[in-house]
Amino acid sequence: MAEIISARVIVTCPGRNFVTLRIETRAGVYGLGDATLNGRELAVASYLNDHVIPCLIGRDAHRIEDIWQYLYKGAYWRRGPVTMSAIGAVDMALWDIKGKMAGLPVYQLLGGASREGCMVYGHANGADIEETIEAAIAHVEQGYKAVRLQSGVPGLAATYGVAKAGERYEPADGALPTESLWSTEKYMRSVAPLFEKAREALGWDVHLLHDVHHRLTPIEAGRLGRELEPYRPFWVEDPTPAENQAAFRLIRQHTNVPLAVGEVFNSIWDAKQLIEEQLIDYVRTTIVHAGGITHIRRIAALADLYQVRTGCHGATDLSPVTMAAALHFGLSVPNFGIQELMPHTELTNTVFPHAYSYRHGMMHPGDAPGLGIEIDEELAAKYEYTRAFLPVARLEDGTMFNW
Ligand code: GCO
Ligand code: MG
Repeated sequence: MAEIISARVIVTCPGRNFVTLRIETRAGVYGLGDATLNGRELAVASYLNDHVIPCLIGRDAHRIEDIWQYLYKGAYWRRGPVTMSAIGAVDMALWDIKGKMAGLPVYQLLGGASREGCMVYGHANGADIEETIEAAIAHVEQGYKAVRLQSGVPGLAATYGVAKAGERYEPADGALPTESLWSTEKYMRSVAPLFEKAREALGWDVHLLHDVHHRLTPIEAGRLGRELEPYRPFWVEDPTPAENQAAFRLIRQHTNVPLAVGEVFNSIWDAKQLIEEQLIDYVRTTIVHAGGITHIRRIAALADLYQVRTGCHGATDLSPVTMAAALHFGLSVPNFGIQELMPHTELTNTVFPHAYSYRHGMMHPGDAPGLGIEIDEELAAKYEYTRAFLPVARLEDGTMFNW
């Protein structure tokens, strides 16, 4: 029995907000879990503090599955990003504890390494095609085998995935949501030329990816996919909102471009039809937002039956704790596809020292027992929570749209 004697939530803002759960056992072994839900951080902190931590005290940290079921079924109100992020944080922390107690890195507990490392993709973005291609070339020079291309759209002041001049890309940038205008027509004219120029400049040995960020209808997505087919993208991400999973049938009727969906999903039920009907090729659900390692393994196991591979979300709003967990999972899972990498700032990395590393376009979780992740609490305490929202988008006539 590894009795849980205390647990607490640490909220810190070293440049952006992160919520971390620390669970401690009587033996003095503790584990860390990420509970960050971008733009809604304090909702998860409260869910943990007010509704989860009191139920954890006295339980056996080794009973990961039972605690998962207890928090999922026991809440009565199942699923949802807040609940599932809170469960995810507990689950990660318990795997961390189990690994430390066993003296093994978590990937060994998950069956051991299935590969030498996890291929990652980096983000190349720029105000126009030239700048984006320059950024892509810089990534290839750093060894990246896969690069996501997002470029400014002529005629639109701002668009998803493109950093403001001279800054890192960080979408949660306002104490109230900032608003930008969207035009599908202008966007649609800009993507194929970006890929055409990128293939000319980068050749065919690098994987190229693109994120539509939920902004097309299924038939528009079918058209975009068809236009991109000649440039062989690795994937096109979130071509249309996925609440209606059957909508992806229409996209499949029109294009064979590989599709990646699921960063906003929080359970296997969000992806079930997409996977079973083979309407997607990569499932992007993350450890933190979908109930931790325990639940993402279930999603991956279902996906494996249908030749759907993993492509976990890895934006900077997922803390280094999630990155560590994602790499242990990615190294071991049979149907790994790719892992997103948006490197954290130096400051974030100092607050969260870690065993994972990047080399030649691949990442490895390291061999420290547990997840191989720490939090410098003294440093974390210096950076107070700062309210920050994700932006919203409207069509040019003022209609609310999908950001
Ligand atoms: C991605 C995502 C992110 C999200 C962000 C929201 O593919 O990395 O789309 O950029 O917008 O994580 O919090
Ligand atoms: Mg995305």
